[in-house]
Amino acid sequence: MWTLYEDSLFKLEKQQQMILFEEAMDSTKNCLPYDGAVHYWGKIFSGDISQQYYSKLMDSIAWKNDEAIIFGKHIITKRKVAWYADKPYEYTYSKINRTALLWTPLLLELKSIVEEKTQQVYNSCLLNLYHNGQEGMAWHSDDERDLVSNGSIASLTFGAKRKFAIKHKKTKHRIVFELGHGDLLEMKNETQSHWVHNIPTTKKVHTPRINLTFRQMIK
Ligand SMILES: [Mn+2]
Repeated sequence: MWTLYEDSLFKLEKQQQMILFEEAMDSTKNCLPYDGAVHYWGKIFSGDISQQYYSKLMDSIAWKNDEAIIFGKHIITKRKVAWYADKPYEYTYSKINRTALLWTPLLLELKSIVEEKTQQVYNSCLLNLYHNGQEGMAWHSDDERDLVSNGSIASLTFGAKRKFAIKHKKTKHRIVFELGHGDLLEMKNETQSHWVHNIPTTKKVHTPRINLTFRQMIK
């Protein structure tokens, strides 16, 4: 489910929210008003299937605490990450060099399901594990040099439902999605040039969320 609001128009009428919700479930519709494209499928798996993927991913992925260099300081996050791809690509973000692990059969299965939905092809996947609502992600764009510019990024969620906000860099127009168990969302075209996104922290969530972002890297 998602709601759309401008900072000046914080609360929408219930009726309007319903219309937006129905529109959002139509994956052919662009959820962004301008400067990019976001498509939202809602749940693409039953609860049972999602639960199986969640458990398998939790147990089989090589989760590691994320690292960053911020203001010259080496930071280790509570949030865990893993990076898988077609080849052992070298990749740099937050000033840390990383090497991709090779796809597992489970990830290849999810990749092909997502590719069938989005009609895109991905060669890598960044996974994030948020243990609870205290762990989030600050505002950023996925505009690293290693990513195909104006490419597609597909986000698949298992576990706890968390807010995912997208904000225009200039107009500050904001759209907030709630991404839950089995939900798929795609960002593409100029989205990363004009919009930033985040996962806000919250005291209301006490269980983990696993998020997979399938990406197109420059080979
Ligand atoms: Mn991102």
